[in-house]
Amino acid sequence: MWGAATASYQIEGAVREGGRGPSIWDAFTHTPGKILNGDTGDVACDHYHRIEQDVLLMKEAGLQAYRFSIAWPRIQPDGKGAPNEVGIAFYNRLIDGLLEHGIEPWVTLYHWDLPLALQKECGGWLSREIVERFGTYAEICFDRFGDRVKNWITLNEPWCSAVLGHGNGMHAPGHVDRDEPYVVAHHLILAHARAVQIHRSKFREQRGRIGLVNNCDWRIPLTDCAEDKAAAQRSLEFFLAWFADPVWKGDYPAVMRERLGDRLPGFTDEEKQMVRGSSDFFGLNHYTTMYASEPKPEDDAVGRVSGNGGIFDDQGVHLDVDPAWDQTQMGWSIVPEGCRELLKWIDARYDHPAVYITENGCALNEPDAESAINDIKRCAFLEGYLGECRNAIRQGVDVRGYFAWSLMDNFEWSFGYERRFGLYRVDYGTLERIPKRSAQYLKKAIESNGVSVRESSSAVNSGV
Ligand code: PNW
Repeated sequence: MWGAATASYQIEGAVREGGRGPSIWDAFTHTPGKILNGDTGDVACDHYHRIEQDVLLMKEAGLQAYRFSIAWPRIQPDGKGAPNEVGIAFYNRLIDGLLEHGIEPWVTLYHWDLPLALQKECGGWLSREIVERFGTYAEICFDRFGDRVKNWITLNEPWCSAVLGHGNGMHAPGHVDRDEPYVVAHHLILAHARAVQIHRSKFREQRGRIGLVNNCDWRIPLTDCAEDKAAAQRSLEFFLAWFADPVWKGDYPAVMRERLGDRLPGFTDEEKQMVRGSSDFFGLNHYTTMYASEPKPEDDAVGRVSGNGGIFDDQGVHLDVDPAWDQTQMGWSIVPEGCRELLKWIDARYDHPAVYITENGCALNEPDAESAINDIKRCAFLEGYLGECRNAIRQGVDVRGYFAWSLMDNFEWSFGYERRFGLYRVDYGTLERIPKRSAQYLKKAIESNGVSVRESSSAVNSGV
């Protein structure tokens, strides 16, 4: 399955239209100092008014699937109560347009735009109440779209909501705290599981599948010593296993309980039962790799929060990049072998799940249309990562699908419009979409089901 992905707040714009209520991201972007250049999602790519033309872009790029998210505040403007029919109609048009063109919709229920009312009334993800609220919202979506949508993702990257939203404050709601991430993560996991429980108990006849999407980087031990190997493992456990272990194994990783004690909430037996097995597939967003080693004395700043793993002094891992690695505009190193190794780690730890890479891609500095149209570096990035997905498959990993991030340039959260991830360039003056070379590259890969992706030398050299 080959596709591309987007998210509601990053592309839709029209934030005050169609009865949409405000989300925590509207409040955050309109708070001075939070977003680079003071950018907001008010207009974004104006996708709200351009769905027909955007579906044609997907067709042109040969996509078999399109992953997008539903803005909760378009469906329930204040986070509860009866659905807003204008919002429902918007997504109906998008879904119908995709199906007309033979493109399979993959729908994320929550890609971070929480109704602001829920944040104000009950503290959003900090409150246990959110679990039922999310369940009710999910049920509306299954009920109204599930006749046509067969692929559901409950949450996008709960790690980001917990750590960036409540740990270092980079994302909405912008809290800086050492304990909130664990509480928020707990409620996110329960809300995911509740939505799946509703789907499986009430909508089985729709024959859809539903799962969770997590993000994780790869970690290479800096040296061969036992301490660095343990640090790399611990880093992956605080990053991915934090969310994936409850869902695949029924509880948090032991190393988190050891290091956090009572600061890590616990699941009751009943909750464990609801959470375990609550994903039909393993959704993975993957972007980069870092070296992991034992913490160094200068790392010990109390309360420091690492945006690349977890709460720093909780996990106790020092991170480095290799100066030889090329980087993207995000400062994320390009290390395709890391993707293969992470896939193998997931395959072993979670007993050979069906994996979908639901995001992978790169931001590049593209100051003008000309530089964007010739994005050979993005083509090379795709070639490297797709080649390593193929190697992972050859080594037995059950990789079933790949979604490029992103269909088009869009609002890159705290970095605003200055980070461009698109297969299509968006001219933010005219809102015109312009195909980049990478759109063609992906199209060929899709047409040949990956055969056109060249074998990479690194893959051959390191061929485990
Ligand atoms: C993901 N980090 O976000 C999101 O799912 C997308 O909405 C986003 O545009 C894309 O990746 C590119 O950033 C992330 O700090 C944001 O490690 C931050 C991190 C990871 C993923």
